[in-house]
Amino acid sequence: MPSIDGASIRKILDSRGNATIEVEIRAAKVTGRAAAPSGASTGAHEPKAFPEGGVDEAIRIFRESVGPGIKGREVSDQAGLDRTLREIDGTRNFARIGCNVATAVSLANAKAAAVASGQPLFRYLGGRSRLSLPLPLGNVIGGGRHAVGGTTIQEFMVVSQGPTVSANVFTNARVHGLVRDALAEELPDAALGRGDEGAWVAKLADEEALALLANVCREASKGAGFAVQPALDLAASEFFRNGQYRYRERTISPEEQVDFVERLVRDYGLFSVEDPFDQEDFGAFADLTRRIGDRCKVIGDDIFVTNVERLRRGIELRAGNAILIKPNQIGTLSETRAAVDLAHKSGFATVMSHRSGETTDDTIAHLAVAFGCLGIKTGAVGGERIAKLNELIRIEEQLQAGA
Ligand code: 2PG
Ligand code: MG
Repeated sequence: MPSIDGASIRKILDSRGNATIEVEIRAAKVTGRAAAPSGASTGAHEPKAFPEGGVDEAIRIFRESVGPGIKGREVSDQAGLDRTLREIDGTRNFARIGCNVATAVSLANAKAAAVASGQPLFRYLGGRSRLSLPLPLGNVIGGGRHAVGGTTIQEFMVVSQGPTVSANVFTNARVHGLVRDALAEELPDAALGRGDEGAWVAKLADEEALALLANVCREASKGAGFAVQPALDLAASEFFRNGQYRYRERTISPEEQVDFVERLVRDYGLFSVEDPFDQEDFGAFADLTRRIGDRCKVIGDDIFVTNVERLRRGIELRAGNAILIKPNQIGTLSETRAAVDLAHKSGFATVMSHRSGETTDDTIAHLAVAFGCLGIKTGAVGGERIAKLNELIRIEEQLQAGA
């Protein structure tokens, strides 16, 4: 396997129009390239994407210490590279070089190694084992930090469970379109916009939005002949203030929030609920999981932040039964994989995830397949979202051809 002869960085646009970074690793004749995205509803325990001075400072630090520091490393030694990134950074949470730089370097290295090995990334990382494809979770109606004037709940998603990834991708997109028609009928005089992840933004109360989506899912399921379920990401830490959950129309206590989410799961047949409670409330996660964990995935995002220490605590307390996996919440491929492996070993499901501010980088499609994730959250439509979905379709084709 070749060694790194050079690494470069550039500033590129993300889907919100903000700057992010992209890294290229060159080793002999091969190149690996990866970009890192940014969140809007970031967890209190996740590292900062960029150092104090922002993207330009991250680029300066990369050129001064990260690039030179990784030169000469064999691209096949991913664990060694990831340890080197930690050493170069020297802080607990990539505060000096920025978590997005670490993520992009780590993923670019894996991609260079995959090319050098003559394999697609999903196969290089997934080994010879039988690989299966994740269920896509597509965002259809949005609010919270991802939209202005929408629902309090951040994401109302669709999860199609057909025979192929391609059927699921197209059914999710169809549901997105049918929801537009239903919204136009329900709110004929209102302008209809889309939020950061391409989901519809409409002035509906949270439960009205869910009822509308659940209806469309039922119809789509009948038409498709397989299960099509709604799912939620409440991103509840964003509207938890002074001990209360503050929805646009009402304010409720933590106990009422557990009852409310339990009822939504039962009444609307939810596939999953992500971050239904504040990121510190392991007790409420455990309570809900006891009540409905047999029928629904209770996914932790801001509570676990792809961090094995926080996940370990969640596993001990049975606080949830699934974890959202975001590589740039932890910064290296090795640590991302460690979180996935711990989850699977402990009976927790995993859902690989995009961020609200994305690029057209499609690496997470490969990671979801290689790591055996149950799901992948990518949005349903929109250029930076379909970059991942279309890559999944290509991977499915390669797997069918025996790759
Ligand atoms: C989330 C993500 C992605 P953000 O909360 O799960 O949908 O949002 O990237 O803004 O953290
Ligand atoms: Mg989330």
